[in-house]
Amino acid sequence: MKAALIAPKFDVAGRIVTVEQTGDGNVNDTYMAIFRTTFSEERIILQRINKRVFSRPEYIMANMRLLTEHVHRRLEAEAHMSDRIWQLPRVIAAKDGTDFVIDADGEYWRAITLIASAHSYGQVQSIEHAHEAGFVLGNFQRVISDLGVDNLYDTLEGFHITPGYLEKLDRALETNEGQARLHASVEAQRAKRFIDDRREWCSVLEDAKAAGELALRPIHGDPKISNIMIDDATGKGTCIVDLDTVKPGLIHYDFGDCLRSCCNPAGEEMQDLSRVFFDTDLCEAIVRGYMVHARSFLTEADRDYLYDSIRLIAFELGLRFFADYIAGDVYFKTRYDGQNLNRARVQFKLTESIEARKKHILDILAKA
Ligand code: GN1
Ligand code: MG
Repeated sequence: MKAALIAPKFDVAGRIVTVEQTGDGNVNDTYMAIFRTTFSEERIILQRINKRVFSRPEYIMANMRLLTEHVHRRLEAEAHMSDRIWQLPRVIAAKDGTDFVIDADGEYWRAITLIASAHSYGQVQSIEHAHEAGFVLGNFQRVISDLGVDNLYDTLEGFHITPGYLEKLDRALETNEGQARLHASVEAQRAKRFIDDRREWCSVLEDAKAAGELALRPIHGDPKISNIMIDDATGKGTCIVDLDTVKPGLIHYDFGDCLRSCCNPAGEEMQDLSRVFFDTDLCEAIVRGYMVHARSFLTEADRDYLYDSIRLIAFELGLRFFADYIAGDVYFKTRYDGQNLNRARVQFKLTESIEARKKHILDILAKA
C-alpha cells in the first residue's frame, strides 16, 4: 500500500501536506510525511519494515520502545552536564494505540519523530566529522549499556555472526544459479578467492565470545556514517538513528562497522576501486572521539580485538554483499545488475587496505 494512505493512521495532529520517499537504506523503505494544523507543522518519518529481513517486526518495536524511553530518561537526567543537546527519535503510536500499522498487503509500517535541524552524510566530510562519529557511538553504547541484554529481543538472528554468512555463501554456491553467477564473472571468482583465503580467521570474534573473552552487551548494530546525525547549528553529533538492529551483540561489531564505514572516503557505492582505501587520519579521529566514553567500559580483552573487528566487519560486509549477489540479490535492494558484486569488491579493497595498514592502526589503538 502507498505510504500516503498509511500516514493518517498514526497519531499526529493536523492534515497531511506531502509524503515523500527519503533516505537510501539498503533494507527498509523510508518516507517523510508533513502534517500541518492551522498554527503548526510536524514532520515524521514513516517506514515500511522489510519482512524478508526482519521476520518479527514486533520485536523491533518492542526493543525500540524500551530503548528510546530508557535513553530519553538518561539523556534528560544528564542534560545539565552535557556539552550538547542529544536527540533520539520517539516512537509515534498508531491511532488505535499499537506501535505499528499492518496494511492490506500484510506489510508493517511504523512512525517515529524526525530529528530536528540535523543531517547525516554518506561519506565523512572532515576530521571533525570523523571525531563526532566516534563520539556519538561511544556515548550511545554508554547510555544503552545498562539496558540488560536479557530485556532485548534478538531482532535479526545471525546478524554479524561472520561464519554464518560464510555458510550462506556456500549454500548459495551449491545451486545452479549460484554456479552460473560465479562462472559468468572473473571479478566474482576473484572475490570468492579473496574470501577463501580468510576462511579460517573469520570466526575470530565468535571464537573469543565462545571462549568467554568477550561478552554480549546491547549494541546499535549499524553505526555507519549515514546513521549518525550532525547538528546543523553546531556541527556536533546529536543523534544516532536506525535502531532496528539494537540487540545483544559484541560492541566490536559496532566499532568495526563505524570504522569500516567512516574511514572509506569513497563510500560504499564507489565504482572506481582505485579510490577506495582506509584513511588512518580519519581512524585516529574516530578512535579519539570513541574513547572519550568507551575508555571507561572497555576491558583489556575488548581492546585486544579492536583491530580484528575493523578488518572483520569490512570483510564481513563484503562477504554479505557477495553472498547476496550469488543468491540472486534477495536481501539488499539493488538499482543495477551487479551492484552487490561491486559493493563486495569495495569492501574487499577496503579490507586489503586495512590489512596493509595493520601496524599503523595498532599504534593508534595502543595510544588511545
Ligand atoms: C544495511 O538498511 P541499511 O542501509 O540501514 C544493513 C547493514 C549494512 C548496511 C550497509 C539489517 O543497512 O548491516 O551494514 O546495509 N542492514 C541490515 O550499507 O542488514
Ligand atoms: Mg540499518
